Amino acid sequence: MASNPPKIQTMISANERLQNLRNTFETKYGEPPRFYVCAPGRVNLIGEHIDYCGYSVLPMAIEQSILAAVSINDSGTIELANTNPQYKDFTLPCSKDIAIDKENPKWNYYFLCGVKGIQEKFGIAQLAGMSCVVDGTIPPSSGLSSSSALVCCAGLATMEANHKSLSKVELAEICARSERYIGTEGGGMDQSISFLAEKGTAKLIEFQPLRATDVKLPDGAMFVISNCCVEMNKAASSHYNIRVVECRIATKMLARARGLDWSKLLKLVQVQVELKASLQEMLTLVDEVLHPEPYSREEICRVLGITSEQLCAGLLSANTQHVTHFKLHQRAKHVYGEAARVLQFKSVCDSTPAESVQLLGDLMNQSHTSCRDLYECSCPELDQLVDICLKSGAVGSRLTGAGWGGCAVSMVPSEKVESFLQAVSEAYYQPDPRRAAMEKQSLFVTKPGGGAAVLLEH
Ligand code: ADP
Ligand code: NG1
Repeated sequence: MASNPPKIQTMISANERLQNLRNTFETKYGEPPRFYVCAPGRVNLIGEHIDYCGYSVLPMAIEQSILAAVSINDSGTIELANTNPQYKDFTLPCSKDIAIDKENPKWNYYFLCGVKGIQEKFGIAQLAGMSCVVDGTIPPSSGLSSSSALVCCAGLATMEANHKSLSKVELAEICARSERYIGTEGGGMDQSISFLAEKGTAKLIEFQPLRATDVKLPDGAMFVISNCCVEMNKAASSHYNIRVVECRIATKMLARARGLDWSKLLKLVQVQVELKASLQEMLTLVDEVLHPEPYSREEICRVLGITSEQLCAGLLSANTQHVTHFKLHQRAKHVYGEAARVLQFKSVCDSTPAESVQLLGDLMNQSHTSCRDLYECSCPELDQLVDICLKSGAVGSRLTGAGWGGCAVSMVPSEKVESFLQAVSEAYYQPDPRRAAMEKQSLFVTKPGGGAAVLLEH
């Protein structure tokens, strides 16, 4: 587990994507790249919006990735270019402090999050100059972690260019922390699976300490990703951080109600640990302590005995200062229920009862219902797509990733995959010209892929 990301000798000319990237790099910088780095996106099978509450999640890496070609330059600058013209070139002198503009989360700032993470880890005063061309195949803002793959790629490239060495776990932790510079208070699932993934297996990712355990998915079913074609950029909106804040406040309210030192507790898992309670007991506690009506700021301040200024400074984040009402009961119910479903999913995969596929499908369906109704992180298009997937032969279907748009993941019996793809295409993509144009990269079967790696020309 303490191993470093692999360095793989690769025949660049045998891989069309790498060869194209090499050509673009040479045209741009007049020399071949020194090395390449690659970090995969992921699909989360179950365990949504619970990583930042401290609970385990169950993702797998997908084939789609961010790939970067890199050389070390003498000009003392970080030069960024992208194969997609939508993402503009960017240059930063290495002598300048790396400032991340949260108000304007452009692609280069995600890259710089990864660079900054490595710079801080080693206290590097002057980073090595790097010239990079980035190429991505993960649909952006669709819940498959394109942003984290970019941050992980940048972190790995910076480590390599500055002749440093870190384990996959260290890299995952650094990149999870540094991606927060963009403003989203993420929990670490995406960076962890991007580094710790292994081909052929999903992973149970646990936090504190971070570790990844293989989860063998049942034979007889396949996972299909479908994108509802609604994009949701997390850093440019406050939906995500509002949920993080609601969970943080729910933590304090539950802890306070049970006489714990609430001021020290930040995550829902900490209340469970302090009370030595089961997840089932936590669900009961939520019903006893929290009311379903939204909480006003005044009520929260009154219960916790804090001022409005303390609420703003201590509990709310920069982009949630405007929020007036908080749904604490619903959010905490989702988190404890979803945390239990992850453990059940893992246990079904481990014990492989005859009805495994049906049991896992049921858990995925419960997860979607909870995300939609309690966590309110779905959207009408995603709900429609999940319904279509279930009617088209999936045994389970749910939104994956942050939600409010993006992808669903469906579990489909292997023998039904062809008819499933056809039916979803006809019902969701073909009737709408915009969706039909996006179908090829939006509807596909996926298998557990490998983690981030450095590629060297053979
Ligand atoms: P996701 O759910 O995919 O992580 P986010 O909204 O958090 O979505 O992040 C998407 C952002 O990541 C994009 O707006 C862009 O800035 C960056 N990004 C994604 N893919 C690429 C790419 N191929 N090249 C450059 N930047 C990318
Ligand atoms: P997406 O938006 O799918 O990359 C986000 C968070 C995860 C996790 C999921 C919801 C980041 C970088 N990622 O993922 O940590 O909380 O939402 O389960 O913030």
